[in-house]
Amino acid sequence: MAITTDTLGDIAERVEAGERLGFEDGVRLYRTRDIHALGRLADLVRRRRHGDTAYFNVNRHINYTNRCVLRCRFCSFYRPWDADAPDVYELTVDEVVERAGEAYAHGATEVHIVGGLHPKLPFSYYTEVCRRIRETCPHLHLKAFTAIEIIHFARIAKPRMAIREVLTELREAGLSSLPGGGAEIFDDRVHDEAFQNKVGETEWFEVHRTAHELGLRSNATMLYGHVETIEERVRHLLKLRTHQDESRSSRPGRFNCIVPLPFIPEGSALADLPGPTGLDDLRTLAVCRLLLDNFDHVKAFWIMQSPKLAQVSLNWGVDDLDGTVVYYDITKREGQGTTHQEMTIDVLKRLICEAGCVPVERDSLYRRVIRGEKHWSIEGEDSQVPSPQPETPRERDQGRGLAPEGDSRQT
Ligand code: V47
Repeated sequence: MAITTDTLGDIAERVEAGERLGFEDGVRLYRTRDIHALGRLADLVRRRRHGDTAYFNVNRHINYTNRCVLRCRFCSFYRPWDADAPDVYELTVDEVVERAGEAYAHGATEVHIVGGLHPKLPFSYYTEVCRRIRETCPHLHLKAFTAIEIIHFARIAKPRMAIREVLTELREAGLSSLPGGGAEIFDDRVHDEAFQNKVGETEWFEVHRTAHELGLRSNATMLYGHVETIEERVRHLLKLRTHQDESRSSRPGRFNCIVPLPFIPEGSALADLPGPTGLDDLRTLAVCRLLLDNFDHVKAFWIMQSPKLAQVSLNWGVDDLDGTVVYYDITKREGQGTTHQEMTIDVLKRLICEAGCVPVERDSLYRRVIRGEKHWSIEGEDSQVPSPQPETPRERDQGRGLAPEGDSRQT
């Protein structure tokens, strides 16, 4: 990345005055050598919105299959749909529901369910997953299926369905919101080079527009640090901003947050690329905070940014950490090659406190979660959900991964 001696003086004045920044500003922010000015400006905007508060959530990610009809070059998760490799898997509806139930019993407020584009699973598999989770875990927020999966469902449904019909059926079955995955970089050149067979930005936006029209919330992502340029990143963010302007002014739903995803090369067809550096991660998170003035939240996903960098980013524009996670299959760096990648509540709180912020547990719609000994509830809501019971000595002895001894394991 070409770095300039730009000291950002005029941009700082406009940020301090609360003015909206443009394309050239975004590129200058990315390229400045004055990283302290960049961090300070992003922190200013973050503190204006959220004060000292930094959010985290208690969730679990469930990846139901790694079979995929696509072959995206940045992806190390997928296995060709017809492959017979030992690590190919697809979970049954019962297995997905069991994992969600386990998470709920351990205090999770959200499950995040996504997978590859499976050629054979019928649309009823996905509605059944939602319906059964809704029945067994009534207060669990079900954030599931990227825009790319939604389009896949519309195509495989018999007879074919419209995107609106797919979303409506899933919502009736229990779906609560959409995650932001699959956006990558909205640019034809990058699309052709890194994820040629995937549907493009028109379809990604169509799904999120329809979701917002139906009153569903969703998230947005940007996968950066592979074959794209700084200019392409900035354009991607501005497209998200335009969409959010439209949703905020004319639709009942909108994006909750932006989740910038640093490319992790290991195991992918682009493994010869180095991936973004820590400073690039910080710059990107800060630029997101400064350009996306109509997004309430900038989220760091510690699974990809690493816990250490996610912590530092709390002073660089980020106000939210996802989450306890527990198992994650799409990238495996934090699990040293295994899918078990878990952060305890105690560790999340410690990361946030040490960054000088006040940790607040949120639900998927950024409402405060109130935890009591017997129940947890959402601020302003009547319903109470039983709190997780203390672990038996046997469960404690079986201890899970990243949690230091003595930490409460609540997911
Ligand atoms: O869609 C795939 C990306 C996404 C790699 O909405 C990769 O709250 C880095 O979207 N290196 C899935 N990234 C993750 C995602 C997400 C994560 C956390 C929270 C939310 C949210 C969304 O991960 C995929 C793709 O864009 N991805 N391969 C890789 N090698």
